[in-house]
Amino acid sequence: MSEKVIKSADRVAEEIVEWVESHGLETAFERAERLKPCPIGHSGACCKICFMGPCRLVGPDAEESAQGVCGATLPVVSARNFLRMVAAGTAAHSDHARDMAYTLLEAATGEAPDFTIKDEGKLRRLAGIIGIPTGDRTKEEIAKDVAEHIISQFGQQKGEISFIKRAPEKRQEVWRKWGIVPRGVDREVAEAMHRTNMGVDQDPENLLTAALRVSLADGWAGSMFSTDITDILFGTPTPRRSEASIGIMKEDEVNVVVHGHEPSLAEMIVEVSQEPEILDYARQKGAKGINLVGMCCTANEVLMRHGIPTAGGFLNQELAVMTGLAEAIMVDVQCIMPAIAQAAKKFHTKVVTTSNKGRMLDAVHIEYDEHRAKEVAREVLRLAIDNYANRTTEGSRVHETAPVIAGFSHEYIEYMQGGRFRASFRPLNDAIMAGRVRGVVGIVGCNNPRITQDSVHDYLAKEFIRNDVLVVSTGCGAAACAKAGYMTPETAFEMAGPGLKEVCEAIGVPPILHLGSCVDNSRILTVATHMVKEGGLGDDISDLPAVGIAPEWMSEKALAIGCYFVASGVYVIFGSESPVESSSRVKEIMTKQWEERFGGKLDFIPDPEEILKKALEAIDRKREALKLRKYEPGRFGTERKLMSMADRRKLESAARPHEGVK
Ligand code: NFS
Repeated sequence: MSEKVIKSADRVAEEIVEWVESHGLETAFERAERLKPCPIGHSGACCKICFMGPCRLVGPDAEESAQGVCGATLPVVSARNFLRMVAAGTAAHSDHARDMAYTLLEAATGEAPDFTIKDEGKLRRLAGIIGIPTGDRTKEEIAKDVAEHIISQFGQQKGEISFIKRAPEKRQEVWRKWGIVPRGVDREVAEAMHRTNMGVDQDPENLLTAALRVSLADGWAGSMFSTDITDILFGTPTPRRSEASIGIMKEDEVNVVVHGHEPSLAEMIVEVSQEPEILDYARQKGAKGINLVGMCCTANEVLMRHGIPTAGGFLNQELAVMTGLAEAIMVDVQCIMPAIAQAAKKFHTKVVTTSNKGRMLDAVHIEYDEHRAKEVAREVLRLAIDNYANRTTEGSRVHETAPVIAGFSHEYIEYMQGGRFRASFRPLNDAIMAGRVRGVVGIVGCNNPRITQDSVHDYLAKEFIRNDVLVVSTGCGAAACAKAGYMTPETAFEMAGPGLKEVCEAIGVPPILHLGSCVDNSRILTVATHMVKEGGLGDDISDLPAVGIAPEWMSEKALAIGCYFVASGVYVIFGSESPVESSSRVKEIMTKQWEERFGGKLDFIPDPEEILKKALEAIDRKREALKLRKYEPGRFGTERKLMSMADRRKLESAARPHEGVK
């Protein structure tokens, strides 16, 4: 008897996949099995940038002798393909940021009346960083200038993107030395497309340097713009309790899934879903209420700010339809499988596209317009409510969820280490110096149906915290940890090593912190910068005992993120195979040369145990270079006492209470 292949480590997802198979339906899991990747394209050896090809650069001595019709060598082809992917990832995050910037502008001028400025403090701080006067100006006046400044950064042609100066000084110097400071977001993306056009840049090293430059226009610009603006408009996250699982769908309520990436319309849906008229309408149609559920990065946005439950990441989207309980799946841009519209034909679910950039055949289109945002949100909700009566009893229904605490903005991480009056990164730095916390790892990125869903996220998260490594997580990686139930102080304390456990217990946080969506990887850059500025752990991000990992990646956006972390000085490991596997020269540049120049490197390691080993070794090497106490489990040096939550609350009782854990 052949052994059963597990598709997902998410038990609820696995049950639905089994139900799907037994009903003759299919999802990405089955399609991935049937559709093997082309090994030539998969390894970066296929050139299809002109119509003399596609040329396949294969053969026993391909690295040295294979050429395309034009004479392009394998390293050139491979590097060119890679640069295009990074540019596409940067474009996606940054175009999302551009929409956010226009929403901020129109909120400030009153043209988008449903939007207000929720975090004036963050707006004023950001204005200060980019040199916009604040004084006694109104928040709208400041917001208008901030938005216009950010919008100008997309089309800036010369000089340096202004947010670059938020990085540690030493890092900025490294970037200047190697000529990778981005000038303007759009300029770097356009130039990457030009360079990779037929017959332009023929030097793999130069092409890969350009990949780092365009990626910095993502991390320290596009993504960072988006995170900051979203916080200003909708509030900077603080911890919220919620639930995670596709099992969050309710039998007696109208289930509306908000899926995609840009949070503006989803925010409006959250607000409007609480209006008495809408709730009455749902009751008239026989439902007890409206159950909002997030998916992918939109889930992370509304989970971080409102505690809306997440149905999970990328691979759960088709499964949401298969429950037979989703009245509507509202989508905008990025990571939306066309397969959901096909699946929906067999169920009652309505797939609603809302962005003209992301139209889909067989979907209902209700175009989002920020000038009448709430009206659009009501229209989507009414469509879902009207669809409730069409629900049949078909579908795979498992009602099981895991508790999660999410909402760790860098501002909150700072606050939780000392309260309003003593907010700093000192306690974390001290804990690392003393060996209580061995280091920090970011576990981020996608799911990929070629890897058992969540299995590597799961394994690594558990192992790192067991080894006293603090984990920060975003994107579908965070959804994986949330669904597994690792993002609560209670459950995770059972698994954390003794040092990390003590630190987390003192502060009252989980050892795996949910930092948000994929654009919120910029929060990790900010946390790293604050740790450097706090002192004691070197004077650059490359000195920190920290590693970034995307174990189940699939998106071009993940590559852009990986590259900007490398350029920022971080050792980055991607799971699965390398998209440049075909060229040893390209792999050498991404590891040896990038490490020498930037202090960070990019490795692709399919074996999870090897990922863990390499990451821990890298952390220990950084500790050694910093001359920190050698990490030994359960044995720590002395450090400043961490203030417990209870002590801090006492100290602050006279002051306004911070929102805190809800
Ligand atoms: Ni990130 Fe968010 Fe998920 Fe991957 Fe897609 S949802 S932007 S790309 S799949 S982590």
